[in-house]
Amino acid sequence: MKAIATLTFVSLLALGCGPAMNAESGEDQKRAGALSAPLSTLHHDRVDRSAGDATDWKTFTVSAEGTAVKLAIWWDSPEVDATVSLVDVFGATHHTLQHQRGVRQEGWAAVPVSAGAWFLRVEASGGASVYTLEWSLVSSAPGGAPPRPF
Ligand SMILES: [Ca+2]
Repeated sequence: MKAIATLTFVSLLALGCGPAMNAESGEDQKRAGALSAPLSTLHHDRVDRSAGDATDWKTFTVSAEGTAVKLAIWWDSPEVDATVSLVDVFGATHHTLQHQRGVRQEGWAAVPVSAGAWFLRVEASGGASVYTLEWSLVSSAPGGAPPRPF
């Protein structure tokens, strides 16, 4: 009962803040609706929390073992509050980039990935920004080096 009351309260809070978080997000608000975003190509998109488009999911396929993914992302409005997460086919998060306000270019150098489908979730918790991202494969160091900052 307490859980239901809490849930109702949280729902009312969300309603009080304009459109629901992903009311206008489109299919890519969920992993199952992730847009194909091929490697080594620039992809442009936009997140806008107050307009109800807080989440974008993108997907790419890794065809070989022994690789790692590198990510570069550029924010047009670096004051946005956002996180970027690398997620596997089972929904487990392998790496998270917490956007630092005021920083236009961020990323990570190498996060090891196995062959198969991978996903990137870009989510704004406040504000809005157009962004451009590019991911590419690099060889992962033997022994699995820990993720390094960009
Ligand atoms: Ca979206």
